[in-house]
Amino acid sequence: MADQAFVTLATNDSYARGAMVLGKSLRNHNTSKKLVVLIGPQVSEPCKSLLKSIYDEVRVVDVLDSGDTAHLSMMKRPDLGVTFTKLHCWTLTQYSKCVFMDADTLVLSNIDELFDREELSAAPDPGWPDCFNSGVFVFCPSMETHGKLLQYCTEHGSFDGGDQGVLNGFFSDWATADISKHLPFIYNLSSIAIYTYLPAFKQYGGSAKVVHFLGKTKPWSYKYDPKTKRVTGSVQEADTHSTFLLDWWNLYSTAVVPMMHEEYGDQPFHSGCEEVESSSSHVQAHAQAQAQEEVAATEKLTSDERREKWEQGQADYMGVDSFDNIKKKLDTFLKK
Ligand SMILES: *[C@@H]1O[C@H](CO)[C@@H](O)[C@H](O)[C@H]1NC(C)=O
Ligand SMILES: *[C@@H]1O[C@H](CO)[C@@H](O)[C@H](O)[C@H]1NC(C)=O
Ligand SMILES: *[C@@H]1O[C@H](CO)[C@@H](O)[C@H](O)[C@H]1NC(C)=O
Ligand SMILES: [Mn+2]
Repeated sequence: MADQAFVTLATNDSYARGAMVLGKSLRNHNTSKKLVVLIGPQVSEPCKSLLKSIYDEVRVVDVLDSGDTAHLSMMKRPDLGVTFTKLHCWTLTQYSKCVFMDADTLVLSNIDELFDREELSAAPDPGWPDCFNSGVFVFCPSMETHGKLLQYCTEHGSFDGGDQGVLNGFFSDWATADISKHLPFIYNLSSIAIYTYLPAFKQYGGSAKVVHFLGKTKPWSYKYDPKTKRVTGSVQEADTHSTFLLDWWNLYSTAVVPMMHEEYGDQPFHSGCEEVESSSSHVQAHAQAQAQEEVAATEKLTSDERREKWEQGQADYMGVDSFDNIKKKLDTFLKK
């Protein structure tokens, strides 16, 4: 339906990566809804253009620049900057109903049935089940509601310093008024819940529809080795085994990275090689020369052929498609 949309928010390039994966996961599960991403003014042009190829609408939200009530509210509550940006989703009045999803969520199956729910439907927060988790919620855009939310925000602030506090304060009858606004556990699954509520996960995990990567370390903060298909970096033991984290990275490396590659990858990728350490420089220089030969060889492939290989899962990780090479390239675009 043209007047219903999934909406997400990316305030910077890190979260934009999350939004790219989320958008891809919604598309892969054949959503019939529009996809909208709100972005902050910090998001770089290359990221913006990639988001444009995944989302139907990319809208820059600069609350500081808006000169309206949102700006005035924000001057009174500068601590709630990102929250005001998120509340902006209520102004998308060309849509009659929307589902907001945090950029740190991942969709595991088609969830279009969420649009059968009314405002404000959301899943209980794992930490405090009388509150809803504001990572996924159903809402109806309305300038009137937006105005009231801003007013509420300005007068009451947020009990947790973020949007979850504001939204739970404003939609305060959620816990008691209408149980149909409580999304079931399968929309309520967080990566934390897997470990904290293992029995529940064993029972419901198989039907999980959305994963919300709660907590400070986001999927994009980890490192990933596409050869072994493992997530590395400073990970907790439990996280290493998280199949959802792997799902995120598989999607990122197979669906998002190739798009970046398509868009910016026509130049050779070995520009970052001068970082070679002096210690074993001879060996490394040799390896480097070899890598460059391989790069030269694979560069003969047309980008269509390369794309085809990517799609078949036969990415040339050692040569032109080397994940490290690609990552170096990306990092020059994605301001860390
Ligand atoms: C990106 O934005 C999020 C909140 O929207 C914030 O928590 C995070 O620290 C920001 N990251 C960077 C690198 O600025
Ligand atoms: C999405 O649609 C395509 C083409 O109609 C189909 O091949 C694919 O299996 C569908 N994917 C899912 C997850 O339903
Ligand atoms: C949501 O998840 C929490 C734990 O993650 C659980 O305690 C709660 O019962 C779940 N809510 C529903 C409606 O399934
Ligand atoms: Mn989140």
